[in-house]
Amino acid sequence: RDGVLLITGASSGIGAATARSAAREGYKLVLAARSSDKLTALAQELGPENVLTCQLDVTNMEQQQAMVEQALETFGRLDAVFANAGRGGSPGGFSGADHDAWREMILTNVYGVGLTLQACLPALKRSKGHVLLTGSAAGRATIPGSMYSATKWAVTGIGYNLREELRGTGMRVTLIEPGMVDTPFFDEPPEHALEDRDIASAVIYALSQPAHVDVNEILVRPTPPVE
Ligand code: NJP
Repeated sequence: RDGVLLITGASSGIGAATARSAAREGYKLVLAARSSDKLTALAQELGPENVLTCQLDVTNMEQQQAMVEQALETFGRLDAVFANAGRGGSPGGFSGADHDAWREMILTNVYGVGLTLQACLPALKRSKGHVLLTGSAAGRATIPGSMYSATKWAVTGIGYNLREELRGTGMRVTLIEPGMVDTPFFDEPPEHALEDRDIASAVIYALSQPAHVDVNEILVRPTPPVE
């Protein structure tokens, strides 16, 4: 494959695992997150000649646009975008949660995804490209009182609405919906969880389908523990 894949939230967890899998598949990569040291280390590991790193906060449109400009200058095209950056926080339900923590989470998980799409769509339209979004199993079901779950319902809505907006363009939209995954998302490693590379496999599956196959959604949960 000689495609160019841009990943937000590439500095750890699902994004970094997807970068590793996509590099093995031969993709050129644009890796974005706030932690430039982690991105630089990952680029060194993957072979810096095929990797562009971009330090950005997804809630900043100027930085998103600069990322796309740099990507086009470096690789000349953009074939796929994995809008994956996201954060959790504010447990405690709507009546008990720290409402100040909601703001950053909503801005990152919802507004940030919208900005990534708006910045990338012109280049993706030229290549009849592929958009992948990290939603969540929590974007289909409820974690009662969870604003995090609500932000991921919003990502599900972004995916459905974007697919309608792009109908007839040859472009594809895939919602990746993980159950619990053992990543730095959690302060303590969860007891029963998927590995980050399990989700990377789902991304590569969707990306590697022929042009007439549009994988709409992939929901991956850990197998329930043996009783
Ligand atoms: O977590 P983590 P995951 N601007 O913390 C980046 C969803 N999900 O891989 O900026 C730019 O290792 C952050 O980088 P940095 C989850 O909601 C997870 O599990 O350097 N980047 C890092 O690279 C999220 O959407 C589970 O701090 C920002 C990345 O995002 C996605 O999976 C279950 C940023 C987070 O990596 C990846 O999370 C599920 C910003 N403002 C959905 N804020 C799960 N782990 O169980 C954060 O259903 N990042």
